[in-house]
Amino acid sequence: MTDQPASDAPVFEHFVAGEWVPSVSGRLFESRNPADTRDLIGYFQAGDPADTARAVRAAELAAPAWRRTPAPKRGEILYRFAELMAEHKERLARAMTREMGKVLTEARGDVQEGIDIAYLMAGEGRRMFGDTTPSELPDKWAMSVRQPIGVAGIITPWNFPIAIPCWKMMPALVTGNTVVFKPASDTPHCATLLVELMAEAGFPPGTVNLVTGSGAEVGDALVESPDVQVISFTGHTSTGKRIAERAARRLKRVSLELGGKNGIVVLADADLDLATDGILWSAFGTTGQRCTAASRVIVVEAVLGPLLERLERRARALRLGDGLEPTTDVGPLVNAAALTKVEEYVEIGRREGELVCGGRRATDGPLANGHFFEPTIFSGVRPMDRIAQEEIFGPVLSIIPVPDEPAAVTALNQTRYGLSSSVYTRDVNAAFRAIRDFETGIVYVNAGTIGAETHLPFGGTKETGNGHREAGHAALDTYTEWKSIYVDFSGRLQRAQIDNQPG
Ligand code: UN1
Repeated sequence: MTDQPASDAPVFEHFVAGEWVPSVSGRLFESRNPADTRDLIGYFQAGDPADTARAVRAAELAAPAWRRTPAPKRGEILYRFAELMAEHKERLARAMTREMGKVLTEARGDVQEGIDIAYLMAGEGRRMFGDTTPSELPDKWAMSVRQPIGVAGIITPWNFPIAIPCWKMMPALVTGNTVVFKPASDTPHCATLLVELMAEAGFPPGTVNLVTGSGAEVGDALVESPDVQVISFTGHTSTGKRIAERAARRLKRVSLELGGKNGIVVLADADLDLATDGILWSAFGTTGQRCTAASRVIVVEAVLGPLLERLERRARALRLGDGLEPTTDVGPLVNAAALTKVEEYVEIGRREGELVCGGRRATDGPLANGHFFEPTIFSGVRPMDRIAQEEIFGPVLSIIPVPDEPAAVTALNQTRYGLSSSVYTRDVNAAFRAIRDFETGIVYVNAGTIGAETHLPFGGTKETGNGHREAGHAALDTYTEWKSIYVDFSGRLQRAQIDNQPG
């Protein structure tokens, strides 16, 4: 934290009521490239409750006009924003790789996910269906419509720094809410670039406000603000629980996307080469830093040997490096704290299972100045071991052998999380049993645990969330309340439940 930039790296500001503004306190924080921490991206405003209050006020003032703007017109602005993101896709993707490390192809995918949800939600401007339904009384009309809630506080993680803010802001905005956006402190630059494009797309001043800063200063102020009616948060389960507790005191709606400990089940008849591709992509893509990442492989003993041999050979061949280099398969972890956490879990893993490959920081040559960790596999892990239960959020995979399919289902479900799961099998009956029995919000058959598409509901069971879903039309439920409307055109008093009933 600093008051004065120590270098000539650019200084970025909050976005409030359509203006770029410094924070009230004048304090700044840095964002650096995790592949090479000597690369300073810029200085960002360290927002606090005073900045948050200003942004909430701006969002409140903009709300009446925005909610009265016809939804198809709101949708047109989302559409323009999608077009602008598509135009700037490469620039956004490169900025993302530089700021949080994921390899460029995946960064492009992240931006694409933002574009996809913006188009989808632009269309909602002309759908946003309510119900019309018959009244039980004659000459009476009954219908229900979605209403915006008010001001939405959007608190987002660094691992999908474009996609997740779009998942949250697009449905909030198209349904007529205004937004205060608090991005992760590791990715303020991506957030700034996104909001610049939103302003250019024509969202009116105050409908979208950006406040950078810490969760303790800005996030908490949003959660506590009586003028923010809905909070959407993606991050740690412990933080999500704290948010839910505090918001509950104000009867504030909260949508939570929290941890995962996603498993892939490999049955005896699986195509092992296909399973190997899916496991490696799900475990080590985004350096294991996805909520949907596979951190457990539950494999029936009959195919343990051949699967393990394939996984080890392929994992050892993965190339670590700067995500901007086309030869890189796996980028750095996001920051030093993430690296330390992964190291601690690897120590625990050494006691619980057998290290197959990886297990070390990577510091050779060009990796010396980044947060790199080798793709790591443990075998012989038991379902209740800590490395099989706790979310590590890094490139660490546990192989859990089981005797048969029923034991695999039990192990898969033996977790407090329930986001994503997968089964590899050629047996259609086994596939459908998995679809039925896996206790997760997302199930894949013959594909890994990552790669959800934006027009289907996204979210999980158990401690992965609190029952809400993002994406798809399910996302509208987070940001709207139902209004039921009765129009009586009989010209007389008609009493429901009474006049049209016997006795
Ligand atoms: C996340 O990690 O929080 O399904 C989101 C996927 C991506 C989204 C992940 N489409 O892996």
